[in-house]
Amino acid sequence: MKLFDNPHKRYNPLLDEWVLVSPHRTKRPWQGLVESLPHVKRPEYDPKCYLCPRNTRASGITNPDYKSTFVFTNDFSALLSDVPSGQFKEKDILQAHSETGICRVICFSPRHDLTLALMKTEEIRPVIDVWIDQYNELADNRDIRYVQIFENHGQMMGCSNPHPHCQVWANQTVPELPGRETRNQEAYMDKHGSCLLCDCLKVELKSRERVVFETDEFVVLVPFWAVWPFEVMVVSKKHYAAINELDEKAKLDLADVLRRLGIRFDNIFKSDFPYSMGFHQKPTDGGKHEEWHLHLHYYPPLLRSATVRKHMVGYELLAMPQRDMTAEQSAERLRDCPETHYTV
Ligand code: H2U
Ligand code: ZN
Repeated sequence: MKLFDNPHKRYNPLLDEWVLVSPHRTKRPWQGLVESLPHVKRPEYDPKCYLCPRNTRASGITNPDYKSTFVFTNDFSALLSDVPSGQFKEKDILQAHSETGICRVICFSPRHDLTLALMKTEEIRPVIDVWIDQYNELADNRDIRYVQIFENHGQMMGCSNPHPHCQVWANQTVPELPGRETRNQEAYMDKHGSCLLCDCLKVELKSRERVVFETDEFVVLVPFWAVWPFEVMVVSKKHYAAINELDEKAKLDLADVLRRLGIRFDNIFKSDFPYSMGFHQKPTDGGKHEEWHLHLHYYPPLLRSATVRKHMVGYELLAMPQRDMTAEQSAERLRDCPETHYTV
């Protein structure tokens, strides 16, 4: 379509915002920073790692000799459950509220050298159970209204430790982005009588231009409105509101999807591909939330190579997000990536 060959804007219905797409710029020469690649070969056990089994963490607590997954309360939690409640307001200008919550760390494996892309499906499967257990337990807590599960992967994304792990931050209030997704999915359902992401999947599976791959239970796609070069969404085909609704087949399917997507990502630039990823799902505020449709967002920073990343700067900080390569081009690159991991 001619529109997509020239500068245009695309709408993100989940966040009710627009992204500027400039496909004609993909040919411009690059003379910017070339970052050096971190060493990728790691030992199976690192005596200095805070997350390896039997090691002592920064807090002085010793990890058990765990054999599969391991959950602990973050020793440097950004949210605390015991905070005196307080409010501050000066006109409608200066406002502050106290915020309580719980932060945990989940180790995916005792093996220091693995990543989701290098783990087997049956090794990832117990991680899904831990995510479900965490969601259920925190949902039962009356002081928790949203459970955010996320993984920072790679130094480029600020990950502090290469040991395969993710985090859970659970808040007293629904945070900003899940809050916006709630309102926008609700507004869509009110207007159309159907689910935004169910309808999105119908459109995407018909055109297939942005679909990377699909299984019986999930679709992996580059959203039409993607901001990051290789941004991906994993969307359940069934209208699940949260991870605790997945049946046995869907749990195994999800484990396999995470592995296969991880391999494709690593193969793009033959590197341990950095990203931040996380689930978006039904708030645990007691509401019915029929509008909510479970999905994962992957936000990887890399653009041109294992060392050249996209920065959100200039126009993007001051005006709106922008991308050069189109979502369709990224999806094609990801579709072309093999599902056999390059040799580490
Ligand atoms: P990131 O790699 O995404 O930074 O997550 C690691 C988390 O692990 C981080 O939030 C916590 C950090 O606070 N951590 C501990 O709780 N104990 C430790 O001994 C080291 C790291
Ligand atoms: Zn480790």
